[in-house]
Amino acid sequence: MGNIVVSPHDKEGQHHMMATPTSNNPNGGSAATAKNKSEITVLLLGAGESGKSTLFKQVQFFHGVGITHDQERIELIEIVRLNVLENAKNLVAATQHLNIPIEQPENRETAKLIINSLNTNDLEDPSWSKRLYSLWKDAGIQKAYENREKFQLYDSTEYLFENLDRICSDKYVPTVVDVIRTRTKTIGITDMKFDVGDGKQLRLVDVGGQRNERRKWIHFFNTVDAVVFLTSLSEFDLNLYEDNGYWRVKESLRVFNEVVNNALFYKVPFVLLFNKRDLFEKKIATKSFSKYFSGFNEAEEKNPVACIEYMTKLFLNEITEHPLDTVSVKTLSAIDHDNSKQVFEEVKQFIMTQQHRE
Ligand SMILES: Nc1nc2c(ncn2[C@@H]2O[C@H](COP(=O)(O)OP(=O)(O)O)[C@@H](O)[C@H]2O)c(=O)[nH]1
Ligand SMILES: [Mg+2]
Repeated sequence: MGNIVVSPHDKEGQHHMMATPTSNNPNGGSAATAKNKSEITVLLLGAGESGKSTLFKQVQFFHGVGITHDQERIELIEIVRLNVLENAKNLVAATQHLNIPIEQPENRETAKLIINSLNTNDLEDPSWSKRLYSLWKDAGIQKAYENREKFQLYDSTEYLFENLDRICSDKYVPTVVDVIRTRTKTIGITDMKFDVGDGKQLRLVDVGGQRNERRKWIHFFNTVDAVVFLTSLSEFDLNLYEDNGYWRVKESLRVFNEVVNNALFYKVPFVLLFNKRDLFEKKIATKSFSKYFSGFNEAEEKNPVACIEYMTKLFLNEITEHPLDTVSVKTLSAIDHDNSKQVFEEVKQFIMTQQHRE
């Protein structure tokens, strides 16, 4: 099945590259075959929007997987513009839902078009860059944005609106950062392989994280050599996309508990990655962390290290079956290329060292 063949960097360097999904096989593909000792299978797990696919794309990028076909570029343009439209729609819907008026008449007109008829092809016109940016800056939309914990909105909204000039140009070519910042819900399973020395290959597997996607995880469990579990530090004030009454942290803890204590993973090297550290640090500067965690000392709530220590204890407390010396905890900002590279390297080293212990 189509694993990624690692190709040299594209001529344009780091800027115009894309992540190519290698497979989308809901039955688990070759993972169901017998374990190959020269292959280390590492599974990225975690609830929806924890950053699994973002880290996966980063790993692809630093292994030199680039945009190779015009068709892929066109698909990427479509994905980025779709993200813009979805974000705009969600913001407009939120103003209605939260009863916040959009102030400027021309922005109200734009809002109507967004809800009723605008599609991604329309965004090839620079005049839309101006209209959408004006809508974004409208006091009503900004107020809805400030209240974004009350509805579902992607983390990259601000980034996309601040880059409309490029995105709405007919010469638009998505950059690596655009690809990292846009979201496509992962359906099924995607994997890539690369050499890690000693004649071994690491096979990294990305899966869908929403509740209905998690049934597919089980297909992988008995062939897995290591698990990297992602959870978002910045979700402490958010509810689930698929169940808007359910606290995201509770879901993450529940999924973590199920996975880490699973008998199939007993002694399997396990990495807990606290992701979205960038967003988290911004968020605790303006929001009360202790409001969401009754056991946390309010005096410490602006101290990210103390907050992360608290979250770490919360997660480690869920571990009842897994030997703690095979668990490693790290923080990450998966949108940051250098940080992803460094953290993934540490993760790889941890997994390889654990393998040698076996
Ligand atoms: N600011 C920020 N955004 C992130 C980070 N990691 C992921 N995201 C964004 O969060 C969204 C969901 O990430 P994704 O990788 O699709 O999550 P998945 O459902 O676990 O695969 C995307 O819009 C990403 O760009 C991070 O560390 N910081
Ligand atoms: Mg995903």
